[in-house]
Amino acid sequence: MAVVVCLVTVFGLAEHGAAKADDAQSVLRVDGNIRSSEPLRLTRMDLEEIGMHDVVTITPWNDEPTTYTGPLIRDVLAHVGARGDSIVAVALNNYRVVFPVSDARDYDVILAVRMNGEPIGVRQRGPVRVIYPWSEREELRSEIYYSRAIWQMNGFTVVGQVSQ
Ligand SMILES: Nc1nc2c(c(=O)[nH]1)N[C@H]1C(S)=C(S)[C@@H](COP(=O)(O)O)O[C@H]1N2
Ligand SMILES: [Mo]
Repeated sequence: MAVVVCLVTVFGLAEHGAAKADDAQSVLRVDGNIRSSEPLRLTRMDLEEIGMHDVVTITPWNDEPTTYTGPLIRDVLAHVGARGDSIVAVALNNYRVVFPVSDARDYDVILAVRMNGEPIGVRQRGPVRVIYPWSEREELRSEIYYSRAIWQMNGFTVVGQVSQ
């Protein structure tokens, strides 16, 4: 019993500490073809300040509509001065996926930092995850776009031809 109480306390503190640290700690590294010659390190607050957008959607992993909130990827790209045609996104587990910048122009794809209003913990596949508006757009409900929905995302590189 004492062990159980102790573990609950330890995990409770760890979770609390992580949530607080998120405000000041970088959650996303951005490099490649951007305005800055040094990699940018954005905190969750930096991402929230870019402007929050809700995507309410059913996903393959949850058949209840879920509200994901975060900046539109096109706004994040503008914020960092991205000039390229592709995004190479990487996750904590080294999963890596490339998606075209055109996805961010054509669809309201977000870098979700909240799920149903709450910051997304690493155990819930946060703190940052790419969410497409699947419920809104039938053509997005395919393996291509599901595979681009990287979770536990911790960085991206802007590559390719200068666009616009
Ligand atoms: N970090 C990370 N994100 C990822 C993946 C992964 O392995 N690691 N798999 C991708 C794939 S192929 C799909 S279909 C969706 C859903 O993955 P899941 O079935 O593991 O939930 O997440 C995508 N995002
Ligand atoms: Mo997949």
